[in-house]
Amino acid sequence: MWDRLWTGARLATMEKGGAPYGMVEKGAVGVENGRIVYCGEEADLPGRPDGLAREIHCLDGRWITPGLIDCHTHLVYGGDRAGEFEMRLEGASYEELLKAGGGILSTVRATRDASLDSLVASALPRLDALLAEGVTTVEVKSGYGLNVATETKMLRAARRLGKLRPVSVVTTFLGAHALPPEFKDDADAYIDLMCDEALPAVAGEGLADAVDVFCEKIAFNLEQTERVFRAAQAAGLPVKLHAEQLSDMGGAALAARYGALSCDHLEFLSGEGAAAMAKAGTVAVMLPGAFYFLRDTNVPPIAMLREAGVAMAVSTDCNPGSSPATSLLLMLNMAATLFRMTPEEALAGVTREAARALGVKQDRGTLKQGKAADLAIWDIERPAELSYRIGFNPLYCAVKDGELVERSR
Ligand code: DI6
Ligand code: FE
Repeated sequence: MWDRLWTGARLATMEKGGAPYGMVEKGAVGVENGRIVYCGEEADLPGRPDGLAREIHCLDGRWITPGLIDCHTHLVYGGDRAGEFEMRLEGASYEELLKAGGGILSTVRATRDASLDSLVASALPRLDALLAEGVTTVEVKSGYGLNVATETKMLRAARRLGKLRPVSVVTTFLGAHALPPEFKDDADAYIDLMCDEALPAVAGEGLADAVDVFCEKIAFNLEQTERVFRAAQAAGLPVKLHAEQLSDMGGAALAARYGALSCDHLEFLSGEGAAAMAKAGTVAVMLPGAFYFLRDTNVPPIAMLREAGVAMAVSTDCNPGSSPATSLLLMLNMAATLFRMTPEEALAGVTREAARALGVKQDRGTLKQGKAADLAIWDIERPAELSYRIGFNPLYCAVKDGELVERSR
């Protein structure tokens, strides 16, 4: 007997190659031991529902999608940056604030001062907001510690979040996010510290699933980025990159050479960068919240990425400075309205392609027999509603590893 069976469902399996959205009009999903054991036409079930599963839920035509995946967040941090937001509204730029010791560095001070417990406590409401919209997997980066002790504290906090809530947490070490004041004017020495001490410590304790760098004029250059990538490779960790967000540094092509899982932001991506990503199978992660909140005008080259055959994911980039966003559904709307992604591309971007960006596509991201039973069930008439509405949450319920998720708010 299966543990649970949902009938009367419309499925957006998000499997490629068939109908749009991988749609099944009269579908059923069965789960056992946290895995999908059946996903397809209800008529093709291998028996009567009550003979197949211990628990049966008829969904009256509601839609099931894969559980949503937020594949790029800075969810764990101390303090907030509402004051900086006011300064930006009065004309200060994001880059100027960082150069003057504010911006990311003000969050670094608050994060260093925060205890592990308080980092967890302040991240939980943000995580709960994501979960309330059907998120079942979330990536969390370090990068507001910029020393060994605080970077590891952040990653421990992230791991703990995954124990406190029904969500898979994938962690990323982003030690090379900004240059801390102790290393002012000596970025290379800071990169040495990250490569020789921080990264091996983090990898040794199993605290990181991947390694990221902020490659930008206000952060780290190509050569420094490559040094971090080599250290990641030596530690057996895959890489990803904050690339071409504020200028074209050529970071995407470099990341592609290292087989990066993803390049993220990409407002200033060049044709060569896109071609290199396509060749390497690197996912382009679109972050419309940061584009919107920084009032960017350079739209990432969606048509070029589409044409080059680069898979596109969509994420919140949840962070205190450039995207204080905890709604992945709002990002779907922004991906469509601001970036002109189709609603189907946007939904694939928070399911199938987000799983690929995290290196978990074998296990998650589509509804398929054998994959983890992570589902989002929606009170909607068609999948495009998920990117159509603004500020409305049609989640009926979420399922994590086959278990119904209780709403925590
Ligand atoms: N790009 C971003 O959008 C975030 N980090 C990065 O490298 C912003 C981080 C912050 O402003 O706190
Ligand atoms: Fe980011």
